[in-house]
Amino acid sequence: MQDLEQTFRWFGPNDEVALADIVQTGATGIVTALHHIPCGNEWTEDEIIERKNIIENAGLTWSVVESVNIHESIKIGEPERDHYIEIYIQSLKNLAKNGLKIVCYNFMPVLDWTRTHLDYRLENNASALRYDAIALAAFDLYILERPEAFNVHSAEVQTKAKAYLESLPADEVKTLTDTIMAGLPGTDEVFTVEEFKQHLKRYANVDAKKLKENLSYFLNAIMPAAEAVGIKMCIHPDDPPFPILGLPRIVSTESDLKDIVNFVKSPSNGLTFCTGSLGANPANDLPGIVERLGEHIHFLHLRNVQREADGSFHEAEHLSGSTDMFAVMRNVVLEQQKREKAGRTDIAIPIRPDHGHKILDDWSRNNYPGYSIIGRMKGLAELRGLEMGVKRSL
Ligand code: DNO
Ligand code: MN
Repeated sequence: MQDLEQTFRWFGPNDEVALADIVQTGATGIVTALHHIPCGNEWTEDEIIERKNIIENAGLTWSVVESVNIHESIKIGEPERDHYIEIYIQSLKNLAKNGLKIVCYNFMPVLDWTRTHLDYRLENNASALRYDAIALAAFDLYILERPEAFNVHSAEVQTKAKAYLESLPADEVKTLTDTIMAGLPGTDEVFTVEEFKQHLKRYANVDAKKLKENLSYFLNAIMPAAEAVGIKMCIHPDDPPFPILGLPRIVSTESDLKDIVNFVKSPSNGLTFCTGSLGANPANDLPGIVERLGEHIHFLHLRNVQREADGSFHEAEHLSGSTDMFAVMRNVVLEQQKREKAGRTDIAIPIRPDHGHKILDDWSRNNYPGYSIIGRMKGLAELRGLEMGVKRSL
């Protein structure tokens, strides 16, 4: 049977991790986006071809586009959304014309993934990304000063959050704020608290139900075109998979994922299965999701998290943490078998280690948070070994 297609995210020519480095990790596929094009603008064929050539000249393939981001007006459901949907469809057509057929996106309002600490030290002194529930609450209650936050966080959490904030030196308060307010991956954009408040206002009338309707509207609008050109869309789950800072979340649970694939029944309407994101909610049965929704998975992000009782978590070693990665991989391989039997051609599902720790000589580079070269290579190597072990033993 074909192996999974090993891929690595690359943020483009400005990434301090070079394509020549990625070649040595054993990955053959690149996951990238045209991060310099502002969200809402068309991805022209010229720009796509230029990027594709750079990747191919390094001996790699551009396997997955992550992400073509969704304009806020589409998430909010504003009148301009139809205009931005048209542009989105045009970008998909331009990608497909150049052989790019797997497109990852997310539907998280305002922020992409959210962490509170970018340099959390593990016992071996490796650096990991962390989401600390108390630190997040401290920001929500006492920095953002969101009135509703006092109804969301329990009295106990409020007390702890206050004590936590008081214990922090001023420069660390700023670091915490900037970490939570980080914009899109691959950019250095950080919202100020004031800017973020303005964004929150736009979402005042958008609850989870409305946001889901807006996602359904978007999917119904783009799927005929995506299908016609053979594009497989794959939505990335919310990270973390629960509402934060008053923003609704609708791609967090198995039932959310089921709703989404049912919004439009099409092979083009698929999922990115990210164990790191979904795994932060203990109620999510990750191997079970692969078993039950596997046919819709077009892209795999396999990394682990270590959860804590209060909802905090940090990014753990790929094979050890709260998620049973063996059980996940076994069900991924079983899904590949099902596809083979059904005569499907998409057996070599692209997989990436998603994030990695900062270890060894990773400190010599200023990589994007979570996107170290050696730490991710270690994760990919472990996943590759796991896949081989599962396959040989079946
Ligand atoms: C988190 C990462 C995210 C993801 C984007 C997808 O798990 O994989 O940066 O790539 O949210 O749009
Ligand atoms: Mn992911």
